[in-house]
Amino acid sequence: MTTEGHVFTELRAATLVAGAGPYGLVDAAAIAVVEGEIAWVGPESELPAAFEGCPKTSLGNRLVTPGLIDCHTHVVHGGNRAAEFEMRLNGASYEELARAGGGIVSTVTATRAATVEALVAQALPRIDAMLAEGVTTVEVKSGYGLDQETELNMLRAARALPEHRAIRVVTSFLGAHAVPAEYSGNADGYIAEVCIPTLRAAHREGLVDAVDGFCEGIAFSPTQIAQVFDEARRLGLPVKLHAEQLSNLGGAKLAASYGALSADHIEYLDGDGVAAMAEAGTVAVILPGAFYTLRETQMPPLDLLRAAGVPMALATDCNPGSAPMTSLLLAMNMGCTLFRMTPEEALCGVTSHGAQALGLSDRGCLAVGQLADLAVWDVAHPAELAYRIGFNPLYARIIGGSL
Ligand code: DI6
Ligand code: FE
Repeated sequence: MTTEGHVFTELRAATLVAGAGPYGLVDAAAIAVVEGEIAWVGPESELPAAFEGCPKTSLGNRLVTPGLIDCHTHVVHGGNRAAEFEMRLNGASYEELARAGGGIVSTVTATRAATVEALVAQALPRIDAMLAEGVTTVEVKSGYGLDQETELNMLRAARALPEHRAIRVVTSFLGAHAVPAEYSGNADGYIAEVCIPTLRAAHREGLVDAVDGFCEGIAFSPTQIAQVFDEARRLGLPVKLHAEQLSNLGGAKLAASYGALSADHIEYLDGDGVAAMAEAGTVAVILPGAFYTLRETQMPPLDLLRAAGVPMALATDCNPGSAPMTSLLLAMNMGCTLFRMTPEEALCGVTSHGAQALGLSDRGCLAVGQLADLAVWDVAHPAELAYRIGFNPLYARIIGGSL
């Protein structure tokens, strides 16, 4: 008797299954796929007879990991800030640039000027760079519209990406990202009149998988974020938060009190916040690209997170201001070199823990019942993925079992 399906053979699997030893490595392995899901994984010599008649594809003894998950991006946005980057390196101050319409405001202006189609077209080259490095799931945030129409358009663009590329998309509503110019000095008014009504409208249209915010002196207070989270709770949506990036306002603790999926950035997180995250099962999302770009010196408290057993995810934060970066492999290298993550923590950060940060239990490791989203690498050992800088060893990407 033969099962309908397909078997990938002659591979080394980094299953990342807990308790299976470093990386959950299985040598001389095979993976059987049925209807887009992993139906069996293990040593090829033990392949069940039911799969023996299936079509087989040899992967030439390459390493197979779960498809990578970029769990924090702003990949949909209009324009870029290269001119501002150049002006800053020629001596212009951040204030001068802000007065000249630079900074986040310039991205809001460019995003408002773009149609949904234009937002998709601008995002696709960035998505392509991610796919080329084995990404199979990407989270995409709104937050550069800051008015109802543009916030909805950003999320519509995010939802449209899988029509153009073989990628799975998860969305986050980030209406509480910045106060737009027309509400300058009136953040409360923006939350009540724009952010919350827009969240409701986006949810009605099925555009929202989770609700995010930016809790910071230059953005929104814990009280304002709590108002947005209360609305998320009424709508039955999970929350997450940009917390403790530039200072400590207790954002991670607030997020944990709402059972947040994740608290992200967290350079200024303290022991109190770590304990609250551990208690709530909130994932720590580490974003070394923003740390690097902003020349930050305060390190996220990795030792405290490890000691408390808080899972750490790793992402690009791909955005035009603080992280103009599409390389998740580079984020892995930065996580190791800048923050002393181990290469195994870095790989878990872009697979199993990335999935957990998105509230997804159907992907992120190689186990029966998981989506057959795989990355095939021309490397002998998984540590090579985080080790090299600016080198892409991807051999193939398999999504839902299809090469
Ligand atoms: N934190 C960041 O680093 C980015 N957004 C956020 O909440 C910055 C966004 C930008 O500068 O465009
Ligand atoms: Fe971000």
